[in-house]
Amino acid sequence: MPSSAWHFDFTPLQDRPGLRAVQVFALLSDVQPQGGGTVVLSGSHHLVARYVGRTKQEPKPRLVRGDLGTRHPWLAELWDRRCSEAAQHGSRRTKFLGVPTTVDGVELCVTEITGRPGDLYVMNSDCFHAIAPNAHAVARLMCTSLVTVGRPAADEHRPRQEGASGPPPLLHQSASSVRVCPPR
Ligand SMILES: O=C(O)CCC(=O)C(=O)O
Repeated sequence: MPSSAWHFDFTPLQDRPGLRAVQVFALLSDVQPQGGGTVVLSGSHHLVARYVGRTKQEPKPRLVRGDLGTRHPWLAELWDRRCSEAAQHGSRRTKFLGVPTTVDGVELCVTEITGRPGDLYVMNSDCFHAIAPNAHAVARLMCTSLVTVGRPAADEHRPRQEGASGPPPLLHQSASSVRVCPPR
């Protein structure tokens, strides 16, 4: 169970409430349990929303993680950078994987992305997640992409392209990347 790699993919705040982006994971190879599938802290996007409500700050992953870690011991233990990931991998996996807990009234559970080539997972992009070690002899292949609802922040103040007509696009897809988790 990773400890240092937990993050979410930053999406700037927008001037309207609601979902800002989803992250899509498409499996390109068979991914068995412990086969390097990304681990996701489901429910954690609610804690990110609370952070924004409380601090009125952009949710920069490192800052959110630090803030939540100082408030909630369970989270501090999950992303404890001082622990020895390799030595404690098994015990941390037993402790965290698939074991729901409630933090600040929000139900959280660490889940592992497994499945067959072509399986898709879609999640709120504010969900914490991390690359996990691959205990098998085959590489894990996955494609991931961020789909932003509305115009990407970088474009907001830019004039629209000459000749563009109709309303601005509702969705914007960032460049996809293929992620390999090498075999052990
Ligand atoms: O390769 C992985 O399992 C994690 C990928 C990831 O963290 C990301 O795309 O944001």
